[in-house]
Amino acid sequence: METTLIILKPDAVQRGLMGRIISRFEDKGLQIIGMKMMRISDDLAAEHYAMHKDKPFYHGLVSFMTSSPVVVMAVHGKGAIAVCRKMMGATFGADAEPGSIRGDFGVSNSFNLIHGSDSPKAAEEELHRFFTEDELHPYGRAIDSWVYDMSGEQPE
Ligand code: IDP
Ligand code: MG
Repeated sequence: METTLIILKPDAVQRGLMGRIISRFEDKGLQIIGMKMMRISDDLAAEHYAMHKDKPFYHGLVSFMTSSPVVVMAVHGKGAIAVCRKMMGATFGADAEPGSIRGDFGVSNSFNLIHGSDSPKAAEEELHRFFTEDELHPYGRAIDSWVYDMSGEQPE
């Protein structure tokens, strides 16, 4: 089981798409164990996108991410990191597959609605970047025995 960091970017909040995007994760059977609205500071955006600091789109990206509130979520489930990346779709809205979040809701390269951690290492770092331990709420769900086959040692 994994937990990944998802950010509903400023365009998702401004366009009133929060509920529909959150519902997709719930519908999939993933569990939200942390969620808050926040305004990302310049420093936090710089830390989060440090790997892109030499890219031509970096300054635009930081200014976009700090321009308006976001919603950050800790999303938990089997293979959650890869599952969420697949649900998000390709980076550019115009390339993203229909059925994916970016594919269904946007066409922009930069205003692409959502961020998701891309590896277990990134998920670990990013969850700590955006959540304190007491903002995460792992809780048992009765429905898990129907979301997963629990007859073996591990959820399947
Ligand atoms: P990802 O969000 O799919 O992991 P990354 O390559 O890590 O994509 O890029 C981070 C973010 O930077 C993207 O989600 C998008 O908002 C923005 N971005 C990436 N490439 C471009 C570009 O070529 N032009 C404008 N914005 C870009
Ligand atoms: Mg990325």
